[in-house]
Amino acid sequence: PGTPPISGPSLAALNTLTEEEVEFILGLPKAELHAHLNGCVGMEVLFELVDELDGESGGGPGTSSPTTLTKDEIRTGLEILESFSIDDIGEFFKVFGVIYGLVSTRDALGRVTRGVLGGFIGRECEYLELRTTPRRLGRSSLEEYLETVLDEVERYPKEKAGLIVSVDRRMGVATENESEGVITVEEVINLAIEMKKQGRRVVGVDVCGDPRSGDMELLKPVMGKVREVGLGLTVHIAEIPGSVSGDTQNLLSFTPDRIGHGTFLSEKEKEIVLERRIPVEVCLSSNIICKTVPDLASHHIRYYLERDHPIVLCTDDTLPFRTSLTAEYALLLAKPPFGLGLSREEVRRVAEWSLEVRFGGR
Ligand code: 6MZ
Repeated sequence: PGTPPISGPSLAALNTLTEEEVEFILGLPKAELHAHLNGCVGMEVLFELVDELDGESGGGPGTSSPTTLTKDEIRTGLEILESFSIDDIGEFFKVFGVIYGLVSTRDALGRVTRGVLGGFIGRECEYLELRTTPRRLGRSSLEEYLETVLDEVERYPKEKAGLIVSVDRRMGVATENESEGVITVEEVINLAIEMKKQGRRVVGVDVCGDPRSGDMELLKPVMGKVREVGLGLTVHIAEIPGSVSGDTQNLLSFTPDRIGHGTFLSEKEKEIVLERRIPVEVCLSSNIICKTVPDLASHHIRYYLERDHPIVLCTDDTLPFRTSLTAEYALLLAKPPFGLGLSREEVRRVAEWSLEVRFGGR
């Protein structure tokens, strides 16, 4: 329960493994460090939430539900999610409209968070560093959003779960924008810092969202604060080719502790990553399904593995990418063309890195 059905490239890899090889993967101590909460929600809980929407018109105008979609529109959206295929990464971000329409109350948020934590911890990994972007649910504040998620995270000991607060590249920055409804990066960063100071289980900050949007130059003044309070910093970087001029350099100038994806880093930028030994969060199925990488054989994971540079294997969004952490590890162990054909020792090393480079949990 709470775990989305697996299909696609990672299932194909998993299906080539013997039972004993799957046991080997399951038995490896490991951490999941790059999983977006609303991208990892189980399908069953989403269907439960559809059924609970007011009346047949779902959350349409005039009902108490905040979504503007009808029940039928939401059901169709969920069916599409189950066999999701896209031609361009830009289309990917639209899938969250349906999920946000359903995860739209504190109660729903608490339930999905519990499901996601329970799906990973103790089943697929020892330790989960879950990330999420705070948003306003009805009249609730951003703080209440994070409190709801943290209440669930903190049911586990710190050795098992921590929270990374995501800022979305599309968020505003300047405080004069702070009119009704606009969420600013500064507001979110300050909140993450404040909650860490209060002793809540915030372990880091992430920069995510549609890579075609936003100006990372604007984030410079606020990023310093994150480091001062000892929060970890991870950034989605070079997810698409030819990103906005200076974007990658700006993100690297924040001296992140880890980077996400890094698919289109230039040779020079890769050298910086190697020199500073910045661990790379790698999401194989995500990259293949979003078509930012044509196939496994040409994935940049090879570049880092050949140089014994730390990488962390992660799922990104188990729901749209129809994967699990075990299935992602199957992509390492399975023989080509289904997987990368790594040795057990190499797979074990990858699992060890995941625990070594976590922000919290020690
Ligand atoms: C960039 C991504 C992402 O935060 O609402 N997100 N950002 N690249 C990706 N990989 C292709 N996958 C997910 O979880 C969903 C949000 O995470 C970000 C998007 O901003 C998405 O709206 P939360 O829990």
